[in-house]
Amino acid sequence: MNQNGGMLFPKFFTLTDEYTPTMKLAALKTSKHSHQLSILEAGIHYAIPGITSLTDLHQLTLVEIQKLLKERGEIITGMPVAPISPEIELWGAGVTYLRSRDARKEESGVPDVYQKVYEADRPELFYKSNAIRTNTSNQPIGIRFDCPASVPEPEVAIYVNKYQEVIGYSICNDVTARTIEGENPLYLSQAKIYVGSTALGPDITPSWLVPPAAEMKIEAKIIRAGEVVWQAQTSLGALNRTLADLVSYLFRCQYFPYGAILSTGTGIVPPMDVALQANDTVEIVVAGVGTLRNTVAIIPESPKGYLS
Ligand code: DO4
Ligand code: MG
Repeated sequence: MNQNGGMLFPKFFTLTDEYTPTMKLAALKTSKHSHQLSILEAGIHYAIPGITSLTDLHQLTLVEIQKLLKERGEIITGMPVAPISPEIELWGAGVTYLRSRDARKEESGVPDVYQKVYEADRPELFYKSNAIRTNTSNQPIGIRFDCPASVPEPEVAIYVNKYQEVIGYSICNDVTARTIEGENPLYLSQAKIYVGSTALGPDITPSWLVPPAAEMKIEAKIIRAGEVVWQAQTSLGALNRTLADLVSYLFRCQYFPYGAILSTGTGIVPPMDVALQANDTVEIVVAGVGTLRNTVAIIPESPKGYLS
């Protein structure tokens, strides 16, 4: 069986995370802030001296951040939210893995554009989400009511400070309305940006604590009524571009005063006969970074109440 094959797995298969960094950064909704950034250690959240949110952290250089994160402020409590902040944009990179190129060519009426962008110097980069549109682990992801087939896109997200340094890693599910994108590449924004189309988290692993790219295994599965209906894996080492190259294009002729989050593209795509259904759970494990788990909801035409 191909690693991306659509075979039905008879029983629950546990994905493993061999690397467990002891310190993470997590965002909490507290009584004072919508996305307060904290140091998460042994299940306890500590305030970061002088820092309220990721927006503040992205003003510092990597060296300054490494020094600052040795300190601990007071213990804080709150509700876990996606590790982003209101000023920060989440962008996506596309067709950055061979598997993604092949899948787009298969699903699209215009396969040539994907082949060309895979080979070109300039990557595909698109705006994906912001804080109000981003859910985190254990919150829903959405599939559009008007799209017959939608798929998860399990991706490594990188946190880039305003100096273009990669300061952290997380997991992004770039949920995509596959039929809409396949119909016409110009529908990309409608396929990528709608309520519930982005899950990010559960937290941020500092860049100096993650394993090397080749060992950063990315595993994903779809679970339906307790059965694994699709499962696949790759690693960040299979990315066809360097992170530095993606970041440099992202910042080209562009202004990110608060830094940015870039989801680096998917290397695992379900085959054409697999599509998300309501109540499916999608689990993504990235070695050394964590586990992002979300359950699927159908997004109706007027999704009132779907954004908190
Ligand atoms: O070209 C469409 C988007 C591709 C994408 O999101 C990916 O490769 O991850
Ligand atoms: Mg993607």
